[in-house]
Amino acid sequence: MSDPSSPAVSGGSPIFEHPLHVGRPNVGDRATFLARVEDALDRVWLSNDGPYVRELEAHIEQLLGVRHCIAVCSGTVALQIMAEACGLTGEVIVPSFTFVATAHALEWQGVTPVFCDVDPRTHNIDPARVEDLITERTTGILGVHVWGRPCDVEALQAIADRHGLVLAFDAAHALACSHNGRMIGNFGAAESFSFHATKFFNTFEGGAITTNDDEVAARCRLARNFGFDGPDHVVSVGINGKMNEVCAAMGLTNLEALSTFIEVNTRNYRAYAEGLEAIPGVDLIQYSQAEQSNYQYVVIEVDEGRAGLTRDQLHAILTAENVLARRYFYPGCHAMVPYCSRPLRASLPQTERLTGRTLSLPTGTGVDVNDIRVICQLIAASASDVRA
Ligand code: T4K
Repeated sequence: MSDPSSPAVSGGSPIFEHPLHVGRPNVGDRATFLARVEDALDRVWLSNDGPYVRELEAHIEQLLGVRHCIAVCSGTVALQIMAEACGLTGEVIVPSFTFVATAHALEWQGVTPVFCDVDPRTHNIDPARVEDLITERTTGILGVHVWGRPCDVEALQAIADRHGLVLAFDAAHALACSHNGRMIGNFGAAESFSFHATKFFNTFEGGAITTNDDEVAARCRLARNFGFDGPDHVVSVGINGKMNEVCAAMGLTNLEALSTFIEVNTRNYRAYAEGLEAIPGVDLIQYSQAEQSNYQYVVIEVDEGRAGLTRDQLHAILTAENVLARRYFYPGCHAMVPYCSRPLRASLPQTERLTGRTLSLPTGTGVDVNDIRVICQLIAASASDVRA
C-alpha cells in the first residue's frame, strides 16, 4: 500500500495496487462447475432446452416460489421476450433512473419508453407520477426494482388495473429479494432477471423471465426458440434467446453458493455502514430489515452541501486510488441516445438529482472488510480535506 497522505489523484501512487471492482464475478465451486461442463460435453447436448437449463429453471422456480422460470441468454433479451409475451406495444412508462438496457429493450421491440420520475427515498418509479404520463397509446408500466429494493408494487398494480395496463418488472438486481415476505419474481404479469457476470448470481451471461401466468410463460418459451412449438412448426415470431448448457452449469454451481454470496455481501454492506456512519453528507442507502435482500449494491448518495465535495470529485479520487466505484445510473436513460433528442413528457427533477449524487462502491467476494475499512477512510479523508 502506498502513502495515503499523497493522494493518487494529485500524482501519488494508488493505495490499492490492484483495481477493486463493483462487479467482480462471484464463482461457486470450480471443480463442481468443471465436472458439469465435462458432463455436458459427454452428453453432447450443449444448448436448446438442455438438462442443465431445465434443472436451473426448476431450482429458481423453487427459490422464488413461482410457477414458471424461463432461462434466457441475457437480462436484456429477458426484457425483450417479456415485453413481447406480455403484449407491450405503443408506449410503456418506465423510470429513467435505471441501466439503459431497460429502455433499449423496449425501443428494440418498437415500443416507446416514456420516462417517469422516481421516489427519492426508494430510487424506484414514483407511482404518484405515473398517471399523468398515460395516453391512449400506453399499454403498460415497467417498474425496475433498483438495487434490489422493491417497487411500490401495490400502488403500481392499482394504477395498471384502473387503466387496463400491463404491469411488468425489470428485476435484474433483485434475485433472492422479497417484498412483503413474497419473493420478487411473483409480481405483475411477469418479471425479468439478469444473470450477467457482474451480478451477485451469474451464469457468465444470462437471464430469466418468471411468471405465474401459464400463457405468458408459454409465449416466452416460444419466443425464446424462434416461435417453434415442435419440429418444423412455427406459431409466432421468435428469436434465439436460449441459454446454453455451460451457462446453466455455472448457474447451478453458483446457486449452491448463493447463501455464501449473500453473507459476503451483507458483511461488506455492514462494514461500509460502520465505516461511513460518521461522514457528513455521505449517506448509504438502506435495505429493509423486514425483507430478504441480496445486498449486491453498496450505493452512497453524496450531498455536496454537507460533504464538501461533489460525487464526481469523490469518484475521481477513488478511481485514482484503484477503487473503481461506478456512477450508476448517470446521466439517466433520458439523457442518452436516442432518448435525449426527444421531448420529455414530464420533468424528472428527482432523477436529475440522483444521477448527480449516487455512487456504487466495490463489493462481492473480490473485496474484504480490510479493503472496505481503507475505502471508508479514503472517503472520510477526502470529505474532510475538501471541507478544510
Ligand atoms: N436491467 C437492469 C436494471 C440492469 O442493471 C441490467 C444490467 C440489465 C437490465 C441488463 O441485463 P444484462 O443484459 O446485462 O444481463 C454492468 C453490467 O454489464 C450490466 O449487466 C448491469 N446491468 C450494469 C448495472 O452493470 P457496465 O457497463 O457497468 O459493466 P462493466 O463491463 O463496466 O463491468 C462493471 C465492473 O465489473 C467493472 O469494474 C469490471 C468488472 N468486471 C466485469 C466483468 C464483465 C469484472 O471484474 N469481471 C467481468 O467478467 O454494466
